Amino acid sequence: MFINREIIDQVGILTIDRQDALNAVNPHILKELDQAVKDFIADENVGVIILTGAGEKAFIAGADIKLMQQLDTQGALDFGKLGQEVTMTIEDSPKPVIAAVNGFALGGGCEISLACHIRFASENAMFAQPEVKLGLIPGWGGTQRLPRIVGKGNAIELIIGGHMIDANEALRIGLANKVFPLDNLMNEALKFAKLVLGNGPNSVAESLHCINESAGHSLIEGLNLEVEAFSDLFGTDETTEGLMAFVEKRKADFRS
Ligand code: DAK
Repeated sequence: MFINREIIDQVGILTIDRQDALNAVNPHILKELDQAVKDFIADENVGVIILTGAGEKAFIAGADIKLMQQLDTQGALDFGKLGQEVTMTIEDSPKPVIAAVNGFALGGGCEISLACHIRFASENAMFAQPEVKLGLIPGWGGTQRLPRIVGKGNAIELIIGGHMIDANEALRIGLANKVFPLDNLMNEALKFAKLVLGNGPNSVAESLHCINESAGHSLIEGLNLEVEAFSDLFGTDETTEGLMAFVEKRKADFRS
């Protein structure tokens, strides 16, 4: 087992724990991660998910380079598809997934963070897509998600440069949403998770869905999707409760 699971006040925390390889991921870990995220999505006791790395040095230092040495083209295709499957499970999660990036987020590790809905970084976090240094390209969505998050110019610079950037540079280009001292990172992630847990779960899920879908649609298609999701919510108890709570001057109770 390489993934520790914990639930604190409706927040499901997944910690990748392979510290002797700086939490580098192999197919076994990818399968375990995919299952763990799916289990939290299905778990009524979990409303928000946090993904982090064990120790104080790494979030995920990438795909396992020693393992990749053994791959032929078919093996690489299988490994690539597995990584893409996990990143899709994370990105499509109706429950927000926060990456608490507590150190190196390199290659596949950076790509896994890109699939998360929010990236909070510690001051010692370092991000890179160093694949070109290894004669590779990003293969778990880096060429697709990175430009959508930081813009085409910044993504090209990072991907063809292959160099590391620190947390403040990641913050400047929008790769990190926020930066905190390492000691505070989990507290801040939990604080944000608590904020989200106070909001309507369907509204949060629909917002994520519409934002994700915007990447593959024209503006008019996206607007149609948004207006349908908006109106569908009016058939739910959640929206009735949210609107009524405002009128009655009380805090909405979405989760009891
Ligand atoms: N894989 C395997 N082992 C790793 C690793 C990795 N990515 N990163 C670190 N380690 C291991 C080191 O080998 C070392 O193990 P021992 O030698 O002690 O046995 C241990 O972790 C500690 O690392 P260091 O001794 O190097 O620690 P330092 O503090 O000196 O340096 C570092 C930390 C993060 C700067 C350095 O370890 C490093 O440069 N690591 C490699 C980072 C990297 O290049 N990551 C990107 C990997 S490429 C695919 C598509 C995409 C991908 C995969 C497949 N397909 C379509 C098939 C993804 C590609 C990548 O992620």
